[in-house]
Amino acid sequence: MSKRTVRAAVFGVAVALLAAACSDADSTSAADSDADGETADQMEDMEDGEMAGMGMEDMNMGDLSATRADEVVGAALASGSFELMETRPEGYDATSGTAWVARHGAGTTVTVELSGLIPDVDYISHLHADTCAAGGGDHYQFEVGGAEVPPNEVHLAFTSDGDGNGFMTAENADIVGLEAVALVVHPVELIDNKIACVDFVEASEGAAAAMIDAGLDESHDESHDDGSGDVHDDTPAEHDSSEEDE
Ligand SMILES: [Cu+2]
Repeated sequence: MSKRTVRAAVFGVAVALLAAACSDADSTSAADSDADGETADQMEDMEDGEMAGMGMEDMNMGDLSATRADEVVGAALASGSFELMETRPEGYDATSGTAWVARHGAGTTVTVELSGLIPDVDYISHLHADTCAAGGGDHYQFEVGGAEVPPNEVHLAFTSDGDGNGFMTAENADIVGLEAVALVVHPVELIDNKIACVDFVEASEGAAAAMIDAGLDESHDESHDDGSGDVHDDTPAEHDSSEEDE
């Protein structure tokens, strides 16, 4: 596993805490008040999880080495172009890009690719449960009313490069429902200032519903299995981390 993956995962935990705090006005900020208590423990857990090769089951906020959504073989793919939102802060008039969501037998893979961001800034994207025209609505949740963090939601945390480009892929071990209709990108520092939104359009109409109906491929379904330790050789997360080993 690369150091890059660990850094991304640790950064992701911090962002998850921020995002949870920001989307719930009366909660105190765990990230601020308990920086070396709970947060540190969670970071440690994350690293342990990654070490054990269990990235898919953890609070996955993104993995640069994961297979991007539009390259997942056999997936039901949906995608769309980012549209600017009225709520965007200054400096984002040239932001554009694409987001993809792939539903497949090992769960869900989401990829965002953006340009025209502000260089070296932290961003977060979530799957949302309403259309861009409706402002994206709430975050998509597997268990509605449950935890506001992955794996119950799908978040992608990333930092723009020096040219204002952003890229991230996040995986989830379950298949998102048809309610996951949109993706929104926010600056972490201005979480309520939604920058841009994608309405997903299926590459092949009805494929997502069919994939949801088919459910997880049991041979990939490590999270729900009783630890047989049987790792299929085409599990995306495993496959990629070995390919990316430098
Ligand atoms: Cu969001």
